[in-house]
Amino acid sequence: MPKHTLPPLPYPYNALEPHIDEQTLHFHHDMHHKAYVDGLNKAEEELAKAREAGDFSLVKHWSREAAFHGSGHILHTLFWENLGPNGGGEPQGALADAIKANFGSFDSFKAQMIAATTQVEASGWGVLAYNPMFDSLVILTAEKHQDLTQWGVVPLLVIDAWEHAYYLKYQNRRADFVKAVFNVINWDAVAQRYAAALRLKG
Ligand code: MN3
Repeated sequence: MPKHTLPPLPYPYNALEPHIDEQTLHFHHDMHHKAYVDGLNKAEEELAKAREAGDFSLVKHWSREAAFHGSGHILHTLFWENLGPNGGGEPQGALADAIKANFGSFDSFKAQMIAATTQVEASGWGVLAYNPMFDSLVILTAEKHQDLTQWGVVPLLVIDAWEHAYYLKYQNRRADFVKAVFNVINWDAVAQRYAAALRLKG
């Protein structure tokens, strides 16, 4: 099984200043995200060993580890891709139309996304997702990113609300951080993801 690797940050570490500071991005990408990649590789290695040995006595543990680290790796990869130095503003085209159709307006969507992400208890994420089964956009939250998923959704935009994502700069002001994230969202990337997700429509 090929090993997972930490994708490079798709822009310089200071590219999101002043909204997301350079030091936080170094810690967050180079250490936190890398730990998920390493943890996922470890879990998959241990599961492969278990299959070879026919010994699944620890399969629950390693399955949980694969879910925890795998979700962390996926969500962080999306998070970096969701952001960019020339972000902000509002989406255009089909994504803008879908946001209006599902949430009433961009401002209503933004208000719900900020509130939902801000109110995640403890560590977790706010997620804008496309559900191909319903052909609709949905705002979800994940208090623990390995739990509480809605099966079949395609994440389009995710926002990290773990304290490590903002604490150095924003301390306990998570709402200020979440609002600032909206100044650096790469809506073109989100729109491309939406276009790809639409092709999954059953
Ligand atoms: Mn994080």
